[in-house]
Amino acid sequence: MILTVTLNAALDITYRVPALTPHASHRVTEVTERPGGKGLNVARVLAALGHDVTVTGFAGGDTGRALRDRLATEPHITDALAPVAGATRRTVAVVDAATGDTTQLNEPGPAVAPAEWAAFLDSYEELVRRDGMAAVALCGSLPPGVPVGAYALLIRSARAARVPVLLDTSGEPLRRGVAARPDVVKPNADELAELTGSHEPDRATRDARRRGAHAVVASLGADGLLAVTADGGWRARPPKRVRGNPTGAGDSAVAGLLSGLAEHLPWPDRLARAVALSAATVVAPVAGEFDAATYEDLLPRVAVTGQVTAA
Ligand code: TA6
Repeated sequence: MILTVTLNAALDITYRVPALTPHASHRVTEVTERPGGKGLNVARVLAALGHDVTVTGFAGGDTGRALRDRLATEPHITDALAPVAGATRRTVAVVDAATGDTTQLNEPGPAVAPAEWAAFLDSYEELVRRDGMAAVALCGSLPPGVPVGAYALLIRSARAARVPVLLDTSGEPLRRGVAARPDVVKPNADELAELTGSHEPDRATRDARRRGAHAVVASLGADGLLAVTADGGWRARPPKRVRGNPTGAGDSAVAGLLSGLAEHLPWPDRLARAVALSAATVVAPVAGEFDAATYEDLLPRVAVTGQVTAA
């Protein structure tokens, strides 16, 4: 069993338009709507890889109800979302069909009251201590009202329960979370630069690890992943550049890392899986889903190289 936490869950809406032009009105040719927010995307990919996943975080209002109704139809995913009085946010991805470029609009999310946060913490404590809990992923932005040190708190609880924990967030929640010593942190290049002040990925990844994370896996877009761990350092690169919608590609990378962790795979295999899933998500027509045939094709061809100076 793997637990994913999405404190700021979302109903993800994807609009496809023939070509996106500023200041113009557009005819939408295709609309898809599905449960989103980073931890829910991670859960969907984990479930497709054959893992049982429990999802928690907050859901509320009509959008929260719609999200939960859809989630109930997804196999291998157990809904443990906590209630919030405000409405779950929507996010909108507008995909330009001509170029594949995507414009993403994310609402801030519902305000979480102190009593709602306290009730969530109680249920999280119970979830991480369940028998067979193999790993926890803490993903995405914080909704208003949730303390900025929330992830640090959740990391400390998971570590006290001896459950490996992965963090994927940005800004101050990332900074505080890293200091709470998560097992893995997965920033993208911008998040890493904001955390460390360095735009040089090699240096920034090592710096992020010195700040407390046991392993840092930086996602570098089309250039793949850069990992610095206690067991060594690696670069993992996709065999070819893929074009498409990158929304959710980072979430699929997290699912690859987490499934590999839960299955006790060595780091190079985890990284290869993460890179192949990420690229297979870019080519999938719906944001946040991956193309299974592309994944199978890319997986054996991901180049993972060790680095001379490891951790
Ligand atoms: O990574 C894609 C995605 O998970 C979308 O599904 C969307 O819901 C968004 O990110 C949420 O990100 P945020 O950082 O606002 O929590």
